[in-house]
Amino acid sequence: MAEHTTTQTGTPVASDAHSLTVGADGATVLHDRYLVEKLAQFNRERIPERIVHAKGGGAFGTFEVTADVSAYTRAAVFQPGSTVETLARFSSVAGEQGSPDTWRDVRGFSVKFYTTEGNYDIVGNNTPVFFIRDAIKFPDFIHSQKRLPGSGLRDADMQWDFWTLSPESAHQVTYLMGDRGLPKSWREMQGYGSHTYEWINAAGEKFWVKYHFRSQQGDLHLDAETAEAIAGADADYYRRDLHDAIEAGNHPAWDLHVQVMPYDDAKQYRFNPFDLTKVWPHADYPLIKVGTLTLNRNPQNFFAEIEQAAFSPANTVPGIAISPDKMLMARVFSYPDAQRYRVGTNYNQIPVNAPHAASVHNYSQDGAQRHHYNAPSAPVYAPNSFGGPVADAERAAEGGWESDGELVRTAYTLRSDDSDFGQPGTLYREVYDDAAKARLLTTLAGQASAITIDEIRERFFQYWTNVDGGLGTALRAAYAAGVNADAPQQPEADDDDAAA
Ligand code: HDE
Repeated sequence: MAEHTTTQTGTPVASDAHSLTVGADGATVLHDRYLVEKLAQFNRERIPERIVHAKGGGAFGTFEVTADVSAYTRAAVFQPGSTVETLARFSSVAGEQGSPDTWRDVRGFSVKFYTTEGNYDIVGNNTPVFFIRDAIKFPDFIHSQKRLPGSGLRDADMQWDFWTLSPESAHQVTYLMGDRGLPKSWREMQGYGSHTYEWINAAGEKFWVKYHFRSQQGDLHLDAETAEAIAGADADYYRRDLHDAIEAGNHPAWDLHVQVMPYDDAKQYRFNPFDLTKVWPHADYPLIKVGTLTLNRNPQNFFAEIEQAAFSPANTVPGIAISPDKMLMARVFSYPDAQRYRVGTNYNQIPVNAPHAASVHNYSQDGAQRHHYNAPSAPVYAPNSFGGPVADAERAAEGGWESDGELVRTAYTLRSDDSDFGQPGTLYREVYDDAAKARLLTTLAGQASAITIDEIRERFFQYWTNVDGGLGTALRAAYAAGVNADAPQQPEADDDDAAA
């Protein structure tokens, strides 16, 4: 027997088909509380979408430690034998809600670990680096990738003006314009924490680490034509793929590895190891396996559990800390700020964001929609004489680093191997095979054609020449050929004319 329909306050309702009117044909009355409630509730079903990574999807699962990395971290989540519940969300960066999953873009790769020491979030991408290395440029970068203020249209001139004036972007853009920009599915792409993080072991020793989620499904991609066709046919292609795979019992998994750098290595490493535009060569710091992330449960309610999910680099746990990476430090502010705005003051009380294997004890109180609160006898301040919770630096096992110097606004101190085009060139020459190089050239030639301002296009050619001289030359030629091919063809001179 179906339940009776009720109002939001549980009162049975008379009809979902007829408003309350004066006579069958008369005026609708304002005091039809159910009509008013239904319409008002409907108007408030949307919350602000994420200003970046708005389009995405996710699923729940588990993370199981399969190795022993306790020499590097005391974090309970990464101890031998640990298995914790997780939530993962995958996303596109620039596209708004409803945009096609298969537009060329970097993909978000976020994992929330519901650990016994509180929730731990790794909020990364499917690429190991990022476009910029100072957070103060982030709003400008995103503005350049989104829409022109007048027409509301995306614009290649704007995109390439920013990128060619920000050479630090070259590594990430080489990934973006390559195969990583068109993953075959969220299941078939790699994940990275991207930043350098700090691990602290039980003895208080510190290490620097980078996270790598290696897909057991392979790192596969779509070709541009297929991606474009899918974008027109099914905007939710990736979301559907993940949902249907899990429904079918086909549970995607990723093996989590870390690169570990001894604390003191950072001081004299040949480039700044906290520079988010760079990777650490695996030859210097090889991958060490930690465990396996498996996604095996679809959300019961997409809005409640995925749209409202709040992933944040600020969510660290004992034995794991942030590093002096300017981008990471700024993200620690930005994500909770965005989530307070998007979801509400008490967003961490929503089940998907609340700890599932730890309990909350602190002196925060009130705020909109608070529904968890302390016992009436609990003190609301610290210090107190009434047995309220007590902070414990030892249990918190927070990391840190030495730092001094006057306050300045400047780039990172240059080191011997700091260059904006070295690693992108290595990626192009040594990682992209001939087919991948050819696909990149075709993509870039298309990008060149979309640029309408000559000065920007010339900087574009120089940018790619800085990545690799041969690529720059081939790109100029491909563009010229395309321009010539598009030029209106001169009518063939008739033989008669020639004879005249
Ligand atoms: Fe984000 N980013 N970001 N980002 N980001 C957000 O937080 C921000 C950066 C990433 O599935 C926002 O809750 C700043 C790097 C993912 O819910 C926002 C900077 C990396 C997601 C925000 C960066 C990311 C976000 C928007 C420059 C990869 C989606 C909504 C320092 C390492 C997470 C929100 C999810 C979301 C700020 C750069 C990845 C606006 C200020 C670098 C995967 O707060």
